Amino acid sequence: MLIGRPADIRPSDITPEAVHQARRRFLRQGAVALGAAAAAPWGHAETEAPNSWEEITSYNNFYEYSPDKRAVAALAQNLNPHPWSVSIEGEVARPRTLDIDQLVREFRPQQRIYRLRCVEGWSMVIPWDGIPLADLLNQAQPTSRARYVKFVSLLDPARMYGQRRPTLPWPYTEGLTIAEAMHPLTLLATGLYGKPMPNQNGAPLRLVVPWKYGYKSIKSIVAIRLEEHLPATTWPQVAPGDYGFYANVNPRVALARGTQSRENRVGELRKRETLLFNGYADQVAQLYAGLDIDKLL
Ligand SMILES: Nc1nc2c(c(=O)[nH]1)N[C@H]1C(S)=C(S)[C@@H](COP(=O)(O)O)O[C@H]1N2
Ligand SMILES: [Mo]
Repeated sequence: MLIGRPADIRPSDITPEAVHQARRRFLRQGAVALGAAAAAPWGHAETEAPNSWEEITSYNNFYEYSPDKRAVAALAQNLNPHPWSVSIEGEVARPRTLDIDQLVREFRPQQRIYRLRCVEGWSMVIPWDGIPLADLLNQAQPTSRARYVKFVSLLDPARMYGQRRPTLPWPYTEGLTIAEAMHPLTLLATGLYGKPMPNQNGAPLRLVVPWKYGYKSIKSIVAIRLEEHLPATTWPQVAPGDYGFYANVNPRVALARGTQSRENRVGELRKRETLLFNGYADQVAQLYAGLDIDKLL
């Protein structure tokens, strides 16, 4: 099982969680006992078993609820993501508003196992279920003026306690170039481990862009808007030294907060080397051909 090659990951590659857990314990012990190399060549399952359900759902960044990663899961239990609709709007020939259940019925979610790397220096491997964003965009038919895609999270301070404080400019927004949005790795995730998306992970629908820092993977999306100009998004407005629009994982470029050369895979003792484009360089480097990726922040 390779991580991140959609064509190579079949549902049968996903073992039941209990087996993952047993294998993970074994691998963890083995890694400690044998001093196994921390840096894995890109993405083989023997060294990169998915994180457990427990790990993925109890350590979350979701500022709409709290900046405390351990507090998010309990606070987000009130999200109630049904009914939920998401609109595809802006520079498209066929704008539409979709109900989440309709979206899942219409575009059958696929399983994808991706690494997630946060600028805070931690990472996980997560078995998502989701829809290639390209499928949705192709149906909406972007116009020739559509060069960027902007994503908007839910704004609802009644439900989302964290929005009652100006921690961030609400609602949380993100963006991609149209080429990035159309890339086959770019996923609109509807669940993980074969279950509907847990509230704390961004129910009912969140973006997953595995070669970019985690903050690009915006949660609880209500609008996807095709635009002509590069959209102003949340984090670059708050801390431009740490957060850029592109935010490709790059171990060679330190951010204001510090080096990004290594990472702490949740559940492991030894640090890993961070991989260029989070290990997806062979699939995404061509998106940035001719650009100096060390300058593209
Ligand atoms: N709406 C919204 N989306 C968000 C965030 C957030 O605070 N609000 N945090 C981001 C960050 S910094 C990371 S690392 C990932 C974490 O996703 P996870 O909790 O599912 O691991 O979500 C991203 N998406
Ligand atoms: Mo993050």
